[in-house]
Amino acid sequence: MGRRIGSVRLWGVLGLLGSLLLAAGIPAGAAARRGPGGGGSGPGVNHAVDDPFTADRTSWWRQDRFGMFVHFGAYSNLEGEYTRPDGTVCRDAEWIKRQCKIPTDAYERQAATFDPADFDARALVRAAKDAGQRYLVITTKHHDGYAMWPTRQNTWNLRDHSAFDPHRDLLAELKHAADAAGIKLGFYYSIWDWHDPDFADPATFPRYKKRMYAQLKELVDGYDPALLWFDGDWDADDPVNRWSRRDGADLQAYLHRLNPDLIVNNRVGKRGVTDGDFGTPEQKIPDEPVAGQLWESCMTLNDHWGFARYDTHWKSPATLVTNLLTVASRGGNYLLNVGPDRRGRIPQASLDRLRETGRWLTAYGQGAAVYGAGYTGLVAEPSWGTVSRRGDTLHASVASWPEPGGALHLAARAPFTVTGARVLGSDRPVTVTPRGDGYDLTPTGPAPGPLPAVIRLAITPPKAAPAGHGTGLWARSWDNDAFAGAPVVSGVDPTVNKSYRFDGSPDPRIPADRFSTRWSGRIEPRYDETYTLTTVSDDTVRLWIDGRLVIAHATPHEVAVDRATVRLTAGHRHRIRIEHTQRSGEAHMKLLWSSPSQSQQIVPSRQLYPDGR
Ligand code: FHN
Repeated sequence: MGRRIGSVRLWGVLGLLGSLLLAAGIPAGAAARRGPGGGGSGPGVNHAVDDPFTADRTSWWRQDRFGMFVHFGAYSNLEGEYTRPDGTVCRDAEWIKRQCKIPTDAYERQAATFDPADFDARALVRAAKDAGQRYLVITTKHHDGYAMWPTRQNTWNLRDHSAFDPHRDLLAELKHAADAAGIKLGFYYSIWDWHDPDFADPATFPRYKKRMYAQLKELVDGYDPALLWFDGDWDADDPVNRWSRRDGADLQAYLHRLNPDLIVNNRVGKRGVTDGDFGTPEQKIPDEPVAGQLWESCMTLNDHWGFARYDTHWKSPATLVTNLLTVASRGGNYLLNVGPDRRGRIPQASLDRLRETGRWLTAYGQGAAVYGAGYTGLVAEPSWGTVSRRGDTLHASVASWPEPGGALHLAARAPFTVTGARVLGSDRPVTVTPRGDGYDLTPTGPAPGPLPAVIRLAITPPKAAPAGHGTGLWARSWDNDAFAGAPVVSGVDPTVNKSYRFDGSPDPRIPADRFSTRWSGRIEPRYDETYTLTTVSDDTVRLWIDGRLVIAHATPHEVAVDRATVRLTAGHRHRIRIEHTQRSGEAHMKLLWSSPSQSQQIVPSRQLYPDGR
């Protein structure tokens, strides 16, 4: 909330200023807070202000791993069923207006009866905590355009168009409860809007965008969410969705100016690897860590996001725990959904399964396999379960317990030693035997229970060379895309982490199109391992290591991820050279690395040394 000055809340004044600026077509946030890196736009601006894989800004999200998704809106009032005038019943959930072809006036009439009087923010937050969910994302506006807060941008909202108590503010109640419980709060916001008359017409779409910016400013300034979860980004009809990659780039810059600590998902743009801070696979789990971007898998508990009274196809606690462990072991987050009913109550079947999940996480410290844990390249993912790493501990979660005396094989991808092993919640010994390419783990006794069991392995990891003391690479940039003539700018660049998007460039003297950059120097790994070097580039990239061309994606392309595996020597300063060219449109250039011992990150400056040429 804004700070009080006299009898006027500061943000009320800024809000007035913002409204005036907005009327002029300038997003109000432009006049508000500016984040690190200036947060501006235009030549000389790089919008990549940090590395989401390591930034303090994203630390809580990367540690918490497990969140609650809440789909709640005017559609909930129908509870998944709509009886047509001819008496036939049509079923869906949050898409019910569209799928059941409900006329807008009929949908508005039903929304006017929406009264979630039993919505209990503290109960919802408590359900999340009991489940072990450490952040919560609630729909503030779904595709039907209905706002769940008292927006000043229209009257299609819970305050002005419902039977709900007009003195209540559901999001404010949730913000208070989440803060009190130490749960981070995120807001879902659909770009695609079936209700706003300005959305459908290209001539008025800019007016819709201004209203959308104003609503997002209300949400950010009014409730201080930690995260914005955009949706409805895809190309669609009825209404045609004109949201573009450039719109996404502009919105990200605007939100960064509103609050530089905000975490934003990749649906702010067009779900690209350079859009927002994390990818959003839905109802599925990637087979391995996503190259170039953090990620979060979102899933329903049954088959619907919004409440559907007839949907009893609930996932079992075993499925939920196994999904959570799999996601964490591959370095992702798990966002698991509840759909409150028309009164705002969480279905008991949801609560039961969430509680079982929470019980598993708290039992015997099993949550250590999830919270603050993540992908390890030290071992190959086994057939019998998953393995996550947290410091010098591996947690092997066993979904398929071996027959008595049977062994669980763990294939090592780099040499490490196991100094201890025990099943959490059991005092029975686990025998660890070096075998072939790794270890055999032989537990004793039967599986501790129907849900996955966790074997905690204390390890001595591969030896790391001391951290480097580099400063970055020597970077030269030209105002042409052929490295021709004298560079416009030269100097030490701490990292290769550039999202110029549509308007940025390496220097104010270099236009947003037709430029090139060469980085050169040394790269110093800390492990004797095979590294994966990942580039994220637009328009072209070439990468040399020790004079060998290992990535050559030299035909102009849209944002692309390229990878090369290179054997590197710990503490040795390998020669590196990168060439990036930008023709037109978007521009991006990032260099990341990973290895069995090194988790994925933008190559840090302390491991890079300029050659000054
Ligand atoms: O269309 C929406 C759907 O209703 C739901 O909100 C999911 C949740 O991520 N997102 C869209 C489908 O991808």
